[in-house]
Amino acid sequence: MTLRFAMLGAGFWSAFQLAGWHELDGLECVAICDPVQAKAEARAQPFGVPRVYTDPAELMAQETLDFVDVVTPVETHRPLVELAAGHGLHVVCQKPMGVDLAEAAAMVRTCEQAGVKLLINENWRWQNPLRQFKRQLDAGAIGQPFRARIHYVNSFPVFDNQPFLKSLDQFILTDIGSHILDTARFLFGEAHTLYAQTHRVHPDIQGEDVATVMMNMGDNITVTCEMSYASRTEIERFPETYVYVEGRDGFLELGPDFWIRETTTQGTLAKRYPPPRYAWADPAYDLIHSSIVPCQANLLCDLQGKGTAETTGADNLKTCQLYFGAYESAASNTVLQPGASPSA
Ligand code: 89V
Repeated sequence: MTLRFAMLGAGFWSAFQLAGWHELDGLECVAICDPVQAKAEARAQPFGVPRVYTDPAELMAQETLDFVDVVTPVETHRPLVELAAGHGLHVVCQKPMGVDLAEAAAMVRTCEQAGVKLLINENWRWQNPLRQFKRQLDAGAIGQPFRARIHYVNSFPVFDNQPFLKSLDQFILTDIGSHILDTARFLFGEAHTLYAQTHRVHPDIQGEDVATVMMNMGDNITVTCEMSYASRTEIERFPETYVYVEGRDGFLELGPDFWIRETTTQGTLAKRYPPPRYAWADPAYDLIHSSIVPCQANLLCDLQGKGTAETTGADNLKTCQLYFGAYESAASNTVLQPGASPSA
């Protein structure tokens, strides 16, 4: 059975997500919606999408759909999810899920009550080198991990392609922190405690562009996540994430240029795990754009009833607790217990 879907939003990411869906069998995009008709038409035309709309309510009233893919600014997520759930449609939604934790929790509840799936298009953990890193970590050659560092620190001019990021009151923790803290959960398990600090270094932006989050996670692992768009370093290679893990029996590292190095008493094993290349991917974003394909394949399996996606709305709520918790921790200079939050 072919699933019919509509894409809501025709901005920067929609082109790559649409191309990602086109890599998969068993689904068809039948309409695109954007408040700017010309943008919707420009997105639909190269993909042969037959109809465009400027009003999502009209689209949902007119079209026969199985799900919608919400690729719009964060403040529109909740109303669009409620609209789709009201039409009995499953929803794939962009990160960050909502503008705050209460809103994200409400979106999960709305979909549960309507009996529709809410899945989050959280692609970072699907990057090829990170999947391999997780396999090696779980294989256990370095023994039980006790400390880890996730490093996403660069001076990439991220505002050039996504100018709206400049005006966000909450910037790096919602934009990249949502990915990095989700990756921390993927690698090390749930957070028991969290402490964060933030800085705004770029003078012409609204929110923070530097954040450090320290957590106790999983089986007593100290995890520090360093994020910055304001740091020029020798090893920076946007959009790579570096991960360093100390275990009782060795050290596992995901370093620059997709190299994984595993050091034990036997010595160091090094192998490179580059991402696959897709002709439609922007070369500067190749690593992330290629991760869209396995991420959306995982979401599609769930939509087809073949299993539960890794990043359901309910699962992603735990990631939301971390980045919204990080703002709270930084503002109050206190250590939080993320799972204990009453609003989720
Ligand atoms: O993946 C993202 O959320 C993007 C970028 C990597 C540029 O931050 O906004």
